[in-house]
Amino acid sequence: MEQTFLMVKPDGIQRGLVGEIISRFERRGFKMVAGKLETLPEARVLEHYAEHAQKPFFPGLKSYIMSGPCFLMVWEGKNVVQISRDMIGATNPMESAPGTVRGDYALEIGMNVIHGSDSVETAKREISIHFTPAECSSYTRIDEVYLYE
Ligand code: D4T
Repeated sequence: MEQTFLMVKPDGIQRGLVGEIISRFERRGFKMVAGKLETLPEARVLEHYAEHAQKPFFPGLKSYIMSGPCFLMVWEGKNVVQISRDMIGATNPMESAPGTVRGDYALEIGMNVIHGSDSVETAKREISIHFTPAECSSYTRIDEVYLYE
């Protein structure tokens, strides 16, 4: 089954949004298979955001991401990568539709509450940066018989 990497960023932790965000993904039918609260070390921030390392916004992005703990998760389910991106909303909250996480809870691109992998390949890379296989559980949700036909 497809997996994605989701991370509530430090603004989401400080604003008490972790439970609300987890609820949205749980209710949609997705299954959390790993989760941890952690202040990211610099090496993992550099690896995670390698494609942005030379961008002008990177120093601000790095200090924001390392400013406090994040809540890191692996979620599993049918088409979870794309559906999660849709549930999260556009990168710039000014363009995020109401009903999305960013469209409901964020105003600025530099404080956009949550990260979600943008492709299946990226998800595999990001999961391997932040989690060991032993940290990921394999189990069946009891409601799966009413989620999948
Ligand atoms: P993340 O990776 O945080 O889920 O965001 P997106 O996948 O939606 O967007 P992204 O990779 O293009 O940007 C990564 C991260 O950098 C911040 N950012 C981005 C910023 O502060 N200023 C900018 O101009 C851009 C493009 C926001 C998300």
